[in-house]
Parts: sequence; C-alpha cells; structure tokens
Amino acid sequence: MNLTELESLSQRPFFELLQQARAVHEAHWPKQEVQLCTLLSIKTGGCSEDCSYCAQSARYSTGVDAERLLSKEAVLTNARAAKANGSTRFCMGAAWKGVRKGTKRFDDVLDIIRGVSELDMEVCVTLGELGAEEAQQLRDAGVTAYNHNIDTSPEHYPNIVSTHTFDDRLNTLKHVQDAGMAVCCGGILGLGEQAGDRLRMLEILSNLSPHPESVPINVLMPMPGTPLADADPVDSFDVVRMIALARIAMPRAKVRLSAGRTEMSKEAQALAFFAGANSIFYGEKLLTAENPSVQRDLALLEKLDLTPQAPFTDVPPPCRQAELAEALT
Ligand code: SAM
Ligand code: DTB
Ligand code: SF4
Repeated sequence: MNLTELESLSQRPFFELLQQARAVHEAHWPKQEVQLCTLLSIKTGGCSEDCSYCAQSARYSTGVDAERLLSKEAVLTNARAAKANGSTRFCMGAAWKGVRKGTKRFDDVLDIIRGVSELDMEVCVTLGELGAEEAQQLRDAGVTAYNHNIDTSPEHYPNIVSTHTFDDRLNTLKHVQDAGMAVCCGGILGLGEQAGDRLRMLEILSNLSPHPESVPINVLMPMPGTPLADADPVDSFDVVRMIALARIAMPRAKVRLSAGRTEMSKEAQALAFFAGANSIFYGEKLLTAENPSVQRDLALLEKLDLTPQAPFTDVPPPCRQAELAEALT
C-alpha cells in the first residue's frame, strides 16, 4: 500500500476503519484464533547501541545490568515451560548490535537454537544485524522467523538511534528473506513520532516483498534512565487504529499486539483483536519489562471466545524450510 492510500484510510471515521479492517480480517483469518508467543531474553543488557527507548543500552543508567548468554539448559527449561503453558512460538532476544559467524557467542546461540527447534514450537530469534551467511546458519539451525523491527519511519529513525541506520535494518531483513526465514518486523508507537511517521512505517512494511509474516505493534514502555523515559503516553484508540491499518495493509500478516498491554484495559485489547490483532506476547515477562499474567490473558481470550492458534499455521517447520529451499536451488 502506498502512503496516499494509507493517508486516506487513516482519515476514515474510527468505526468505518474498524469495520473495513474487520472484513479483511475475517476474509483471511476466519478462525477466531490468537497466536501465543513467549519471549525470553537470552542475553540481557550491556548493548553497544543507543536506541533511545531501550533499557538494555549500555549508554543509559536504567538499572538493567549486563548479563552473560544464558546456558542452553536454562533456555530449554524456559522453552519447555512456555510450551506447557500453551505457547506455540518461542522468541529469544539478545541485546547485541548483531552477530558474526565463527564467533563463540554465535556458535553457542546456534547450539541453543538446535535444542529449541526439537520442541515442535515455532522458533524466533532477534539478535540484531545479520549478514547473508549468518542468516543461512540460523535457518539451518532451525530458526523459523527472525524479528528485526524498523521501529518507526526512515525520517524519524535518526532521532531515535544514531549507532546504526534504517538502511542497516533493511539490509538485515533482506538477508533474512533470502535465507528463507519468515520476517517478523514492526515498530513502536510513542517515540515522539507524528501520525505521518506511523503511516510511512506501514508503507515500508507492506511493500516488503512478501510483506512480513508477522508485524509486532509495540507501545513504548517508558524505561527510567532512557532519553524517552518521559515520553507522552499513547492513547489506546490510536493503538487500535494502527492495528486496523496494519490489518488492511497486510492481510496475511499475524499482527501482534505487543509491548505495552499492561497499560491497556481489557476492553481496549478486545477492540484491538476486533480490528485485526491475532497474536500476543504471552507470559509474565517481555525482555526486561512486565507483561500481563498468563491467567489474566487466558481469561481475556475465553471472554472473547478466542482460542490459541496451532503452531506452523503460516510458517513452515524447519524440516519443510530445508526442503523448500532445496527445491528452489
Ligand atoms: N537487539 C536486537 C534489536 O534491536 O533488533 C533485539 C532486541 S530489541 C530489544 C527488540 C525490539 O524490542 C526493538 O526493536 C523494539 O521494537 C522493542 N522494544 C525495545 N524496548 C522497548 C520499549 N521500551 N518499549 C516498547 N518496545 C521496545
Ligand atoms: C518486539 O517487537 N517486541 C519484543 C520482541 N519484538 C523482541 C520486545 C519488547 C520489549 C519491551 C521492553 C523490554 O522488555 O525491555
Ligand atoms: Fe541494543 Fe536492540 Fe536495545 Fe537497540 S533495541 S539498544 S540494538 S538491545
């Protein structure tokens, strides 16, 4: 979708926009299901980058200490617990600028991934920048999706981060696609952006070819000590609008109502599901921040007659990925 189309959609009255998004949602996702994804920070804090929203940057005093990479056993224990709780996608995050092949830490992560990929869950990682070879090795180890957000518009990005560029982000996304992993890419609301920046972000996401398999829409969780600690809160109706626009612009994407649900009422979240959200982060913790409890989320889904989505609904499992890649060569 181009910016002009997104602008005219965004000017529609709230309920008309919601109705249109609902129609697209029902045509593509008729099953009333929500994907449950569990996050685990496998390497917390001490990051070289200066993303002004992030508690894990070493440049700010946020109270988040730098930790070492978790052991494979610790990660597998968390992954098994997530599966037992009903989660179907396990997402591992590391506070790194990126990874390089042949380094010990990358080899250790590949080993962790091989272990998690045996648990029959979708395996997602977010490790920062990747080259073509790193992407290939991740895919071979069993990663089904790679999360790498563009976060905001290219115009606003330099106001938020100075240690890497928007184009660096796009390059990594290209390597992820070329390696045959699903792309998980979205952004954050509340970074001091204008309404037009949000539309530009959607324009870029929806013009990735193919559009991302999943699109996390995060709401800034202001982190004490970061430059955005005192940012203005985002109105929940604006979050719902963004979900509706994402649903219309990317009909086949899993649109994930991501960070910031702790600040949204049950009713606002229900509207977001109505508008096209069909995925959440599930479990008490995001990376460093809080998330609603499992009990609370299961109760909400039950009230809304929504059921958890089975794994591999739209992402081929690792074995199929390898077959598909071979068939293409
Ligand atoms: N270091 C990797 C990277 O930057 O791609 C992976 C981890 S990073 C924490 C993953 C994503 O979390 C960011 O791109 C951003 O969208 C989201 N995020 C981080 N801090 C956040 C915050 N305080 N509020 C909302 N979303 C946040
Ligand atoms: C994404 O878009 N949101 C997640 C995941 N991808 C890695 C991270 C949210 C982080 C929220 C702040 C924190 O926990 O520190
Ligand atoms: Fe580092 Fe990622 Fe946080 Fe940026 S968002 S400071 S790259 S962990």
